[in-house]
Amino acid sequence: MKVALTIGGSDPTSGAGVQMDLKVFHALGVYGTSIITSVTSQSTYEFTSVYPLPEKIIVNQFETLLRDIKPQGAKTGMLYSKYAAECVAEYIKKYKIKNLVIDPVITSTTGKKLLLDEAQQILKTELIPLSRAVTANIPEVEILTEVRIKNIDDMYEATEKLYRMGTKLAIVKGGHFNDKVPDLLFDGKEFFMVEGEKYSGEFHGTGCAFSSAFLSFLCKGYKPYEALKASKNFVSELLRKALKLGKGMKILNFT
Ligand code: PXL
Repeated sequence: MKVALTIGGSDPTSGAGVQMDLKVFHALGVYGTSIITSVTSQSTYEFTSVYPLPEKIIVNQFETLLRDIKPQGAKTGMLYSKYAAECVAEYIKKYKIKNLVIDPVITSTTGKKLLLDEAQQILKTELIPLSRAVTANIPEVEILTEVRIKNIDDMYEATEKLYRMGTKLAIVKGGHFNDKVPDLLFDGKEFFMVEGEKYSGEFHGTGCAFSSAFLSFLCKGYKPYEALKASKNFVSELLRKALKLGKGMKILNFT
């Protein structure tokens, strides 16, 4: 069985973060392992705290897990601290993990900071160059590339600029862009665009679900464009069935 590793934060709603990633791996037939960088306290309508785990506990999780189970691929979500980001770089290199998918989680849907500035620097200079893919939404790619996206040409420019930061597959998700929610992939040679259906309402964890699905399909041997289409379809289905469990955002639903 293929094994995928998620490295990120805990979300008590299980609608995002490591809990969501594990649900996606399971639904797609990939065995999921997980390393927690931080514990958040949040619900569907409020985000009350972030507790970054101490460096030695993060290191200990990597050491202990990876000397036993080596994954075919890994993804990062919420890293928060500089040392968590540095740790990812160290262990991806040490264990030569080829399929690293970076979901550049910078702020929560509710506006809370999920990546410190000094960690963002490590993400840009060390993690992106080690990655197979970066899956950014529009606000994230604007921060990373400093391209303001006002029209579709800007989206192409930002995607290419993201690729030039050192990843092999730059993906920009257009969920925040227009009604056709275009996702754009650049592999250094060609652009591929996949359009979908826009669902109304506010959703929690869409980025986590998309990046975990993309990693799962890469682990299963899909070509990048096929993995993009399959991930978009998979997340669409979860959005279509989303549930309002709490007072705030809807949660993606697998059943
Ligand atoms: O969706 C980004 C994200 C990732 N990881 C954790 C989160 C969130 C958003 O709230 O809480 C732990």
